[in-house]
Amino acid sequence: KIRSFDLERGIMAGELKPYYQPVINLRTGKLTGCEVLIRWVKRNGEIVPPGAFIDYAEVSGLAIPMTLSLMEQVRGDLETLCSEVPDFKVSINLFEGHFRDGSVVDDIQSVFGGSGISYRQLVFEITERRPLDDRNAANRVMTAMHKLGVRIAMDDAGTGHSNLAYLQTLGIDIIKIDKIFIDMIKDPSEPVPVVDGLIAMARELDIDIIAEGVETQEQALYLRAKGVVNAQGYLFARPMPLAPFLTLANALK
Ligand code: G
Ligand code: G
Ligand code: MN
Ligand code: NA
Repeated sequence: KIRSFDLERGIMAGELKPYYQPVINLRTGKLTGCEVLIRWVKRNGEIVPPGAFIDYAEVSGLAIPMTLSLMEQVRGDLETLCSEVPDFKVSINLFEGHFRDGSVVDDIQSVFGGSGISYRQLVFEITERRPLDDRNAANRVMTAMHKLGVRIAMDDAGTGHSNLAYLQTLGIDIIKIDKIFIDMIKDPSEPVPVVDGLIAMARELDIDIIAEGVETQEQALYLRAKGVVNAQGYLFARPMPLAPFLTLANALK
């Protein structure tokens, strides 16, 4: 079992590391960016997935320090790549509490302001699985983030309570179509109305799309035919540590 002290020590010791999953352009096969996914890399080499500690981080008040540490590492890791490839996008998952209390705006500025990663290269993901109770507060934070020039993605889109019209009111720039929908695509010539509907509505509302959890060539072909440009998933690459990620990024850029 994870104890508060262990996680806090792990954060201080730099054991909570960013892994990077490539986001691919389905038309060109080039790398358009990445999603940052946290891993706890213990001194004994054990790698603990986020499912084991993320809820715990949230209730123990460690979510924000953990995210800050992650953002600082991302800045150091990706500054060179981001200044060499101005279109490269970096997507970071936020905790609802960090977003809700508004401190995320100051944190983004203090970590990325004046760095080699410009605000327009940053995307912050909030999950539809956790409702944003206070919509006025959410709107204020979104407005402040947009003022900086960062964009906001709704993760797990379609799985939660909010409809797409609400996402537009909120100012969501990107939806990440959840794997449960991508899994419904079996054959490129067999329509999947739920997926088509999400794509059509996003387009109608001028919201960008990233498809998640793409595991087969058939799914990639289907999505490409529907005009979806950006995708991530095991078909292309798993989340990986910095060194192999940079090797891949340099090969695909
Ligand atoms: O990385 P993995 O595929 O195991 O992620 C499992 C879950 O943990 C996903 O829901 C993902 O959004 C979440 N997650 C991974 N990294 C982070 C992170 O840095 N911050 C937050 N808030 N959630 C994360
Ligand atoms: O909730 P969020 O979308 O942030 O989390 C993404 C999760 O999905 C991470 O745990 C990541 O490791 C995982 N993931 C990414 N691509 C794939 C995929 O193609 N298949 C599966 N099964 N999981 C994936
Ligand atoms: Mn995500
Ligand atoms: Na998701």
